[in-house]
Amino acid sequence: MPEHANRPLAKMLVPKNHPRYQSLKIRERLVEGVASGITSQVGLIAHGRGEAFDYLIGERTTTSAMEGARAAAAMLLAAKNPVLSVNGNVAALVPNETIELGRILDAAIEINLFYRTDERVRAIADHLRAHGASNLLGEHPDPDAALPLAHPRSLVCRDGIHAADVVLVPLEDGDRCQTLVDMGKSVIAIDLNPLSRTAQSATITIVDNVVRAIPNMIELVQQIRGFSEDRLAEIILRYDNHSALQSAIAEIVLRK
Ligand code: PTJ
Repeated sequence: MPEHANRPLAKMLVPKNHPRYQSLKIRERLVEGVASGITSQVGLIAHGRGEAFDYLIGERTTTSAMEGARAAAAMLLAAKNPVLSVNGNVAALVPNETIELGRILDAAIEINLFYRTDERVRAIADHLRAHGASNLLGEHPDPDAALPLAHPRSLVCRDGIHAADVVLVPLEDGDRCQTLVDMGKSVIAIDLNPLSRTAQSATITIVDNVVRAIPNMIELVQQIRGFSEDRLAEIILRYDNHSALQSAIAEIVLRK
């Protein structure tokens, strides 16, 4: 058996000219996330589902995804109290980018997990702090409010997700998204599956990989941050999630 076959996957050298180089590097980041206690093992399965959709999308930001990202940037800039929710996959894939987006929006970052343990929350918080985060919510004994959900995603911060008018939920399962919408909040989802409950129930769904969507949002926020309130409102009003999702499906099927 070749020597490298016994090395952990995360340590294998993927040649840069490998046709699936980027995709394999993303997988490695998640495997490392599991090894360091940030990402849940189930997060790998969730990633596999996302990866399959990304393959069908063509691993690119489609026109509809860019329109969603622009509307999301406008909504976050217009928000009074925006909060970025972070889970184990997001922390492993886009720590720097999430922190940068929070910084330029002056938005809080709240750790909110489905497979919640204090240990994982601490590992994610330490990981984000090591990447420069300073405004983190969600660590013990923080969660001091609850959403009407029968699982640990219900644990939120009164001054964070509970009070937010706009919540970014990158990579998520559906019931929290619907609950937040029912509470009157605007929810921006990033989800590669345009058919998921999250995608269908969010106010704005960006059908794109978080590794592309968050950097795009950073750029868009910087582009439109000087716009007047009316101009931001116009961008938000012009956006329609139902037709954006229809376009996303057409872009997958027709590879437009
Ligand atoms: O860290 P935790 O404990 O909060 O757990 C997080 C996971 C992701 C495990 C949990 O939220 C989960 O099980 O999610 P689901 O129900 O599998 O949904 C994940 C959704 O994200 C699916 O619709 C995937 O298509 C999508 N997805 C996966 N990877 C990406 C993605 N969307 C955007 N970018 C990705 N990289």
